[in-house]
Amino acid sequence: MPTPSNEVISRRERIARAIDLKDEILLVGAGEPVGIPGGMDQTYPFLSHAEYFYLADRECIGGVIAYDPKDGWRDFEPEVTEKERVWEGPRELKGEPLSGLAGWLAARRGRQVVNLGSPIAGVRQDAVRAEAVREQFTHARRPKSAAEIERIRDAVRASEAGYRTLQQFLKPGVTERRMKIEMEAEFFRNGADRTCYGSIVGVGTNAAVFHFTPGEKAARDGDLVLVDAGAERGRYGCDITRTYCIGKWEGVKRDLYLAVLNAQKKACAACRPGVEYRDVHLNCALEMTRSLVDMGLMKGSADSLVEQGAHLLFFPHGIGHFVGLGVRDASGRLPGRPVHTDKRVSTLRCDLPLQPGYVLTIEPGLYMIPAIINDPARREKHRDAVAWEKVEKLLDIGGVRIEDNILVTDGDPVNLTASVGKEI
Ligand SMILES: [Mn+2]
Repeated sequence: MPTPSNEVISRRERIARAIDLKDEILLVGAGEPVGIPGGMDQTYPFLSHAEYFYLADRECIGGVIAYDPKDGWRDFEPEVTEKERVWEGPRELKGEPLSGLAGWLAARRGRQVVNLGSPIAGVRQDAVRAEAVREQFTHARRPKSAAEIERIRDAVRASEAGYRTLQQFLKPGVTERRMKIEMEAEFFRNGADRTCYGSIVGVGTNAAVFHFTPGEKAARDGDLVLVDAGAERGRYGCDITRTYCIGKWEGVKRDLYLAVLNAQKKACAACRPGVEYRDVHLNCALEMTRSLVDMGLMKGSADSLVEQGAHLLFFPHGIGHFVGLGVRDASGRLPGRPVHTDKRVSTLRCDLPLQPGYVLTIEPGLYMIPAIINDPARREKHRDAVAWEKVEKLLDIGGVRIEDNILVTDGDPVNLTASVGKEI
């Protein structure tokens, strides 16, 4: 049986120290493929549960990692069947046969089981206790190892090539779909094995739809194009957004872009150990609100506008999330910290102080979203906060978002995605 790599051994040691099991044993399931409804024998592409992948550093359908603090780690894996040999080809067994798990458990009868990763059939556990252990597990794997950072850098290199090629397709007449295809092809030519998430390319008003699926809309002169896409390699990925203008940056679009860029750069520079993620979010919201006041689109002081939640009209999402082993990696709160009630940062789902090794996104944006701007209740609530007659004329411009991935270190923060240009 192959021995785990040094990287896997050190990850397991880190988790063993962090999760503080009593007399319990731990099982971490990789999970099973999900069938496509009505798709006969077709399944969605299989990805092992992130908690399994973190401990195994490989994919394994149906795999189970077992840990007994008194006895160490074991890798159980389904046997290779004849059907699999015929239809999928041979597979080298890297763990021990899964049939051995029953005996391993029988030898530990009476001890509580904590099941993380995917649920394992037949295992009963205390769900509250499992969530507490998961919180410790998640917190322990937040700081990335050198090997994990190197893999994120590989994903960035592939993404960078895609963004470079994209530049020649940012012109009138090119559709969102074409831009996506040309960019993703370069990701794959440069080492990507997946995109980290469904690529977003939104032209004009589509730039203000957060999870937009690129379609047949073609860019016209003066349109904004928002591109949110990143490559993935070996399960590690990056999450990059850039906003471009077809033709010349001018007028309100230019001012809006510079407002986001200015706030985004300050937020990237603020990512230092001990700094609260929510303060990075709050300061960025204040910075962008000040710019909207300077542009004559909002009225009043930034502090009081943010206090009232008026910034949410134009910046209705959080400043970012953790990224690495998947696009939304190990997010959450500091273990033991209650859910905060500060309305000024209500859209940020992560709440914890930053530490060296954390990789997180900084992605502020300002948008003209008709569903928000035209909402009568919001217009009433914020009637004095916004120059509504000016904002109404901007509903066709879409929005601007700029997103980088920042590595927190003991020294200056490192922008892992700086090679994808954002200056205009
Ligand atoms: Mn993101």
